[in-house]
Amino acid sequence: MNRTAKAVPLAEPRRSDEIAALEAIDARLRWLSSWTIHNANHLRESRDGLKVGGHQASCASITAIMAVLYFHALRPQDKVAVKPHAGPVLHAIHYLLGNQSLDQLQRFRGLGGAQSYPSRTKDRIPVDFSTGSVGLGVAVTAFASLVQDYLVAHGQLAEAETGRMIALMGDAELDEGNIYEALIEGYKHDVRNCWWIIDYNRQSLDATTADRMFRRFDDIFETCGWRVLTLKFGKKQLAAFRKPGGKSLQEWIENCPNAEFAALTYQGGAAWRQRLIADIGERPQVAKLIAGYDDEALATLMTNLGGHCVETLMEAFDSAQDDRPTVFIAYTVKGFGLPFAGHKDNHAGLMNPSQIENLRQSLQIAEGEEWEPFAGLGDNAAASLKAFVAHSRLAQVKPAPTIENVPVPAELPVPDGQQQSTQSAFGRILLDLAKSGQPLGDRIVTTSPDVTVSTNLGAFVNQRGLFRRQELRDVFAGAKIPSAQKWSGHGAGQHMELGIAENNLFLMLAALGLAAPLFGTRLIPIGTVYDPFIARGLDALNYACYQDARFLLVATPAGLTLGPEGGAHQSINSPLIGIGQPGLTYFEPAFADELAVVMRWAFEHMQQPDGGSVYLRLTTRIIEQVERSDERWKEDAIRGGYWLKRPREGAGAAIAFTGAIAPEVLDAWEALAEDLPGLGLLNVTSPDLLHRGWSAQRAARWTSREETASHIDQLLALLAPDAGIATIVDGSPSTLSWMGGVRGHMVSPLGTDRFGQTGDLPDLYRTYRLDANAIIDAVAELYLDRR
Ligand SMILES: Cc1ncc(C[n+]2csc(CCOP(=O)(O)OP(=O)(O)O)c2C)c(N)n1
Ligand SMILES: [Mg+2]
Repeated sequence: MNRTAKAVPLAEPRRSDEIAALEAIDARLRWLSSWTIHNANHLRESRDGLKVGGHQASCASITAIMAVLYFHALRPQDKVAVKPHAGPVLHAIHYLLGNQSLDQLQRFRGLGGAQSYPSRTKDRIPVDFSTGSVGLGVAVTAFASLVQDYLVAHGQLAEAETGRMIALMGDAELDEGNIYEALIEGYKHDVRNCWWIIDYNRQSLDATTADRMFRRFDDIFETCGWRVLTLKFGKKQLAAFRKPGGKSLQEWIENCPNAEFAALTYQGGAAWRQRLIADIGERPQVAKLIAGYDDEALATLMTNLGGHCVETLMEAFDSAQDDRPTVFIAYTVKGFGLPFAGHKDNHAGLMNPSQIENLRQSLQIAEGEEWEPFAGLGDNAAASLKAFVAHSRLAQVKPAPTIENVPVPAELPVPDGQQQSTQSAFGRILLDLAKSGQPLGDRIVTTSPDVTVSTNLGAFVNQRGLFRRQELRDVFAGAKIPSAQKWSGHGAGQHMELGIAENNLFLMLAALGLAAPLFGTRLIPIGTVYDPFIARGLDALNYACYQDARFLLVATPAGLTLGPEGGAHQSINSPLIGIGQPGLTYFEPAFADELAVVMRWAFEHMQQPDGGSVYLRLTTRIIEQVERSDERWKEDAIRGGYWLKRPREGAGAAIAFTGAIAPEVLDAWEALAEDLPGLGLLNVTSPDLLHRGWSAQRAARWTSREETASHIDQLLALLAPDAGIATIVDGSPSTLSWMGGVRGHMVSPLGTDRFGQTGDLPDLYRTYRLDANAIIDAVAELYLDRR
C-alpha cells in the first residue's frame, strides 16, 4: 500500500461516477499488465533466447477485483497478499498512483526491475506480503490477523487502527493443504479481520478445475466459521435473468460444467448462441431472449460474471464491514477480455504482436502512448480519472512508523549446573528472561506446534501464560490436579499454542516476524519444533525467510542423539538445511554457556536492518560442561567456531566437531594428546557462518578485490599446510567436510548418512561411528593416508 503519497482531502464521488471510474481502472489495469508482460517478452531485447514469461490471463482475470478492492474497499491499515501471478496488476495499480516508475515496469522480470511475483524485499512499491509459492501467501494473512489481535491485546495497537488482512487468491490455491491447516488453526483462535478473495476462474495451470468441488468450498469455509459471499453473476446477467426466458438461462449457466463454460467463452458469441439454442432454445421465451443480443453482446452477457462486475464487487465488499472472516468466491473468466479468454492452455499464454495491437486499438490507445497511465480515455475522462485516483483512500496513507528495537541485555546468565543439555539450558534461559522484568522478556512471543512441553518452553509458558483473546481456564489447576505445566490463557499471555502442523508454525513465525514492518511493533518470536520436522514446513520456512521475517527457530531434539526414539525422529540433513537456507543463521552449540552467548547474539541479529533469523539445533543429551579459563572464546563462538584446545603452531592434525558429541570428542582428544602433542580441537558452533564467511572471502577476491581471511581461514591457518582434520557432527558429514577446501587440508569426515534406529547412545554412536574410537581411527587415517 502507498505509504508515501501526500494527503489529499477526500471527497465522496457519486456512485455512478465511481462505478465508471472503477470500470476505467479495470480496463487500465488489464492493458498495463498485458503491455508490461508483452514488452518484456516481445519488445525488450532478448540476449539468452529464454521466454521471459508473465501471466496475462491470470492478470486479466483479477483486474476488476483489484480495481474495486484497491480503489474502493481498501483502507490504509489493511494489508494484502496478492496472488503471485497477478504481480503486474499490483505494479500497474502503483503506476497509476505514481508510486511505480516506468523504468521498473519496462524492466519487469529483468535484473533490478519489477519482480515476477510481488516481493516485500525486492520490489520498490509497497508490498505487504511476498507471494510466489501458491497457498502460503493466502494462509499467512490469517496468521497476520492473529498477530494483530495479539498486539491489540498487549496494548501495542489500538483497536481503531486494526486493518483487514486480505488475500487475493487463485482458485487452484484451494488445492494446497496448507490452506486448510490454516483454516483450522484460525478457527481455534477465533480469527477475525481476514478476507480471502478467490479469483474463481475455475482454471489452474494445466486445465479447468473439477466440477465436483462445486459448493464444497462454501461448506468447508462455513464449517470453519467464515462468512461465504458468492459473486456468481454480474448485473447484466441478473438483468437478463429478470426478462422472459431469463430463468432458463440462469439455470443453464448454473449447471454448465466448468470446461464447457471455458470452451464456449473462448469460442465466443456465435458458439454461445448455437449452444444455448440447442440446449434450451425450445423453452418458453428463450429464443426471443437470446435473439435480443448480437454475438458480441451475447458473449459479453455470458461472461458478465460477478468477479468482473464492478458494481457487484462494490456491494459485496461493502456488505462485509464487520470483523467476521469472509471468503468471497468471485466467479471470473481466466484471460477476460483477451483473445485467449477461457482457453484451457492460457495460463502461460502470451498475446502475439497482432493480438496486442488489436487490444490496443480496441482500448483506443494511440500508438506510442502505450505506457501512458491514463491513455485511451480522452482528455476530460483522463483528468477526472486521475483526480479519482489521487483522491482515493489509497493515496492518503500516513508514513510508515519508526520501529524501535527491543533492548537486549549485555549478557544472558548461564544456567548453572556441571551437567546439562542445550535444550534444558534453552528453557532455563527463557525462564530467566520471563522472570527478569526486562523489556526483552515482554516482547518475546513463543509458539510451538504441540511440542511446547517436550521442547522445554514449558517454564516460560508457566510464567507468561498462553495468549487467548478469550480467557482459557486451566481446568486441571482448578481441580487441584497436580501438574508441572500451567495451561491457562488470557489476553496478556505470550505463547501461541498451535496444533501439530509444522507448516503453520513457520507461517506463524513469518507473521510474528513481520510485526515490525506490518504493525510498527517489534516482537521477538521464538518457535520450537522437533528437528526432523523442520522438513515438514520447509517451504513455509523458506517463505518466511524470503520475505525477511525475523524469528528464532529452536529445533530439538536432534540427530541420533535422541536415542531410543528411533530412526523416524532422528534428523540427519537438518544441518544442511541450516547451511543452505538464506536469511537463516544456523548454530549448534555444544555447551550451555555457548548457548547463552548465541541466544544473546540472535536477539540482536533479529533486529538489525541487515540481520536475519536464527536456527538453533539443540539436544536433550545431558553432558559435562567445560571449564573456562578466559572469555576469549565468546567472540569466536558467535563467529562460528573457536579452538577448544588450541593447536600448536604448525600442528599436523585437528579434530573439528559440532554439538552433542562433545564428550566423545574430548575423550578421543585426551586419548590422542599424548601421542600427538599440539593436536587441535575446534568447536564449530555454526558450520553455517564458517561456510558463508569462506564463500564470501572467495567471492570478494573477484568482486571487491579485497580479500580478507575468513574466520575459518584464520582458525585453520594455525595448522601445518599438510595437516589433516577429522570432522564430526551428529548429522550429515558434509556439514563440516568442506573445511578441507579452505586451505587444502585433508579431511576424514564422520557423521550420519543413513537412517537411524532405536538404541542407547553407546550402541548408536558405536554403530554409526560417532564414538571416541571412530574419532581416533579418523585421526589415525589422516596420518596413514598422508601423501
Ligand atoms: C507451490 C507452488 N506450486 C506450483 C506453482 C506453479 N503454479 C503457478 S500458478 C499455478 C496455478 C494457479 O492457478 P490459480 O491459483 O487458479 O490461478 P489463476 O487461475 O488465477 O492463474 C501453478 C500450479 C507455484 N507457483 N507454487
Ligand atoms: Mg484459477
